[in-house]
Amino acid sequence: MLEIRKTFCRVCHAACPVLVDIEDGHTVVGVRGDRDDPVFGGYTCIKGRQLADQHHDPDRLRSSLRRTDGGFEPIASADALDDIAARIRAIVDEHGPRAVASYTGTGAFQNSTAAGVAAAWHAGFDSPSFYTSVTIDQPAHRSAALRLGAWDAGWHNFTDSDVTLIVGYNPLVSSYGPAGGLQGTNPFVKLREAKERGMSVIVIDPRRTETASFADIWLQVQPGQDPALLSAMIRHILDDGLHDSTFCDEFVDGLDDLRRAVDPFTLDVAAERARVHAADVQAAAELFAAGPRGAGGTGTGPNMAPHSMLSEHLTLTLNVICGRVLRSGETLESGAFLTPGDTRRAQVIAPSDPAPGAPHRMRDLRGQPGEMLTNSLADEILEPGDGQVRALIVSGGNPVVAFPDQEKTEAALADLDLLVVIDPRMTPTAEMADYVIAPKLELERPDVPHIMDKRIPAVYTNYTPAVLETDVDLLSEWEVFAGIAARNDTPITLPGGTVPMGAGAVADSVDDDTILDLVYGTARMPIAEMRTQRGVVHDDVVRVVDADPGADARFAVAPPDVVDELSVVRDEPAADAAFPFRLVSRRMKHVLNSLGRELPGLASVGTTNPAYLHPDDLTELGVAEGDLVALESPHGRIVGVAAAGDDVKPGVVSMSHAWGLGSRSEGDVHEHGSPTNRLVANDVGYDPITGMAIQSAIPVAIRPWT
Ligand SMILES: Nc1nc2c(c(=O)[nH]1)N[C@H]1C(S)=C(S)[C@@H](COP(=O)(O)OP(=O)(O)OC[C@H]3O[C@@H](n4cnc5c(=O)[nH]c(N)nc54)[C@H](O)[C@@H]3O)O[C@H]1N2
Ligand SMILES: Nc1nc2c(c(=O)[nH]1)N[C@H]1C(S)=C(S)[C@@H](COP(=O)(O)OP(=O)(O)OC[C@H]3O[C@@H](n4cnc5c(=O)[nH]c(N)nc54)[C@H](O)[C@@H]3O)O[C@H]1N2
Ligand code: SF4
Ligand SMILES: [Mo]
Repeated sequence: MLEIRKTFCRVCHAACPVLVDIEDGHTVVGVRGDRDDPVFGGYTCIKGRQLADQHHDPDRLRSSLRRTDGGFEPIASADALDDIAARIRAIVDEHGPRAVASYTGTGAFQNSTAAGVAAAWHAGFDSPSFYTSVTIDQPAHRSAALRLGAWDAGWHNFTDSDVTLIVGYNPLVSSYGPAGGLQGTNPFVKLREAKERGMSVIVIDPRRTETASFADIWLQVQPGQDPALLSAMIRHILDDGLHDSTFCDEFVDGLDDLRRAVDPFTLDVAAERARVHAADVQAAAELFAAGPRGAGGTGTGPNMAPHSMLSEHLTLTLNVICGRVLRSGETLESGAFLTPGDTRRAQVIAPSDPAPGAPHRMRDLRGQPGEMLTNSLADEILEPGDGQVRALIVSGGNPVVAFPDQEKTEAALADLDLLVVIDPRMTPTAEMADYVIAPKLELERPDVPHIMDKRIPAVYTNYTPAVLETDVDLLSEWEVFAGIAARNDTPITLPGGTVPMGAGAVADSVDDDTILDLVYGTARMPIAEMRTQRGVVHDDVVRVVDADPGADARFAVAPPDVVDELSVVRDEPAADAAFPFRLVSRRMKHVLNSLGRELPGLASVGTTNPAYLHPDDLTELGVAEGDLVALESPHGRIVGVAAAGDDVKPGVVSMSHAWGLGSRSEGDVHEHGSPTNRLVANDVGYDPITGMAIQSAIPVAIRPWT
C-alpha cells in the first residue's frame, strides 16, 4: 500500500517540509517538497531529495558492531550498551569523570534530542568533557556576544531590512545564516523578494558566491583580511557621523577607544590589505550606515580564518554603532517557540567573560558555557596526567576527516581506551571504534526544527512524527546516553524533568516523544501543542517590551583584548612569500561535510572536492583543469584536483573540507577527495578565547603534482 506522509527533511538543519511516498510503511519510494507549506513553499535541495537512497542504502549499518581481532561483528544494541557502560564505569572509577568525553557532530544535531540528552548525561556524573561541532564551526558567535554584550531582543529582522551585510557565508548553498541574516528557508525566493522590495545586499567574500552574485556591493576580500576591512568601515562611519549617536550615547561604552583602535585602518590601508578598491569600502560603509534597518553577520569563512573573534566583534560592532536592534513595541520575526518567554526586553545583556566554561589543560583555554573546545580534544586525549580523556563517544560526527590536524586526531583516537561511534555509515572514524552503534535515521524518529526555531523568518512551528517504520535494532542518540546512564545509575535531568529509569534500563514508558517533551520542557509552546499544528504560521508573536526599570548595562565595543588584537593586525605582514596562496573553505551543494557522496544521486554530481583556482593562476602554475596539484601549508601536504573558477580571487584556492578516507585507507583523490585538515595545525594561530584553529585562509604553496 502506498501512503503519502508529511514530514520535514533533516539531512541538514534547514528542516524543509517534504511529502514522502511510503510503501507498506517501510520503503520510501518518492520525496518532494511540500508546496502547501506556508513558509518554505515546496523548496528542497538535491540532498533532501535523496532521502530514499539514504535510508535504504545497502551500506547503511543495520546493526550495531563490536570490534573483534580482525574486524567487527554484529552485536545487539542492549549488549553493546552493557559492555560500554561497564567500561565507562571502570574508567570513571580509575581516572575520574573528566576522562569520559563525548562529541556531538553535525549528524546528531539534526536530531532535536541528541545534544540536550548528551549534555545532561555529562552533568549527571559531573563530567565537563562535553564537546560539539559548534567549537570547530562558529564559536565566535557566542563568545564575541558574551564579551561585547548582547541585545536581549536581538538584531533587526531580515524581513524588513533595508540592507544586509553578509560576511563570509553563502546561504544559497549552505542554507545557513546568522541571526538577522538570510536563512536557508526557501532562500532564493526570500532573497529575490527582499531585493524586489528594495533591500540592498553587501557581501564580503573572496569568492563570487551564489549569494554574492545578487550583491549590490561585493568586496572580494583577501582571505583573513576582514579585520582591516571592517575596521575601515567603522572608522569611516564614525568620522562621517553616520552612526546612531543617540543609541550610542545611551547604550555604548568605549566608542572613543574604538575610534582610536581603528585609526590605522584608513580606507586606503584597508583597500591595500584586503586587495579591494578604497571607493568600494567607502560605498559599503555608507550603504550599510544608511540603513536605516538591517544587520550584518558572519559565517564560517571569517569564523575559521585568523582573528575570528575580532572579525565577529567588528561585524557586531557595526550593528551596535548603527543601532540595528529591535526596539520596544516591535516583534521578532521568528516564533522562538522552543525557548521560554513571550517577550524580550529592549536592553543590553551586560558584557561578561567570553570563556566561562571548564578549564582545559593546555594553552590557557577555557570552555564555552556548558561545553569544552573541540579543537583541544585531541590534546586532551594525548596529554598524560590528571584529567586525561580516555573514553570518547562520537555521536553523529566524523572527527578523522573534520577535525583540525588529521594526523593528531587519528593518533588521539587510536590512543583512547574506548571509542564508541554512533553513525549509520562505516566512516573513517567508525573504522577506528571499539563499538559502532547503528542509529535511527530522520524519517524513523519524531523531531522539531530546533536549529531553525529562532531563525525562520516567520512565526512558524513544525513537528513530525516518525513516518517510516523499522523493525531492526536501531537506537536514537538519546537512547545510547540514557542507556549508559541507567546502567551506571546516573541521572539524566532535562528542562522538563528527569528521565524515568527502571532497574538498569530506561523505563519502558519512555520513547522518542517523551524525550522531546522533556528536552523542550520550558518551550513557550509545549511540544504537545506543536504536534497538533504541523507546519503552521501562528499569530502569537514574541513582543519586545521596555527595559527593566534600572537596567543600565552597555555594550563594550573596545575591550582591551580587542584593542590589542587590532594593533597586532596592524603590524602583521599581509603576505608570506613561502606560502603565497590562501586556501578558503566552502560548501558544495551535493554533500553535507563528509556525508552524501556515497549515495548514487549525489556522487553523480562529483566525487572529489576540486581545488578551485582562478584561470590566470592555473595558467601561471602551468596546470590544466583536472590535473593534480600539491598543496603545502606550514603544517602538511595534500594532493588536490585542479579546477578553474573565475569566481575565485586570484591568489586564493577554494576547497571543501571533510573529504578523503583518512590516512589509514587513502584512495584515489578523484574518487574520494582530499582532506584539507591535514594542512591545519591545531596549536598554531588558534584563537586565544575560542581555541579555534585556522581552518580557512590557510597559507599554502601550490605546485603541479609530478
Ligand atoms: N550543501 C551544504 N550545506 C551545508 C554544509 C555542507 O557541507 N554542504 N555544511 C553545513 C554546516 S556544518 C555549516 S556550519 C554551514 C556553514 O554555512 P556557511 O557559513 O554559509 O558556509 P559556506 O557556504 O562555506 O560559506 C563560507 C564562505 O566564506 C568564504 N570565506 C572563506 N574564508 C573567508 C575569509 O577569510 N573572509 C571572508 N569574508 N570570507 C571567507 C568562502 O568563500 C565561503 O563563500 O553550512 C551547512 N550547510
Ligand atoms: N578546514 C575546515 N574544516 C572544517 C570545516 C571547514 O569549513 N573547513 N567545517 C567545520 C564544520 S562547520 C563542522 S560542523 C565540522 C563537521 O564535523 P562533523 O560533524 O564531525 O562531521 P560530519 O562529516 O558532518 O559528520 C556527520 C556524521 O553524522 C552521520 N549522520 C548522519 N545522520 C545521522 C543521524 O541521524 N544520526 C547519527 N548518529 N549520525 C548521523 C553522518 O554519517 C556523518 O558521518 O567540520 C569542521 N571542519
Ligand atoms: S536544505 Fe537541508 S533540510 Fe532542506 S532539503 Fe536540503 S538537506 Fe534537506
Ligand atoms: Mo558546521
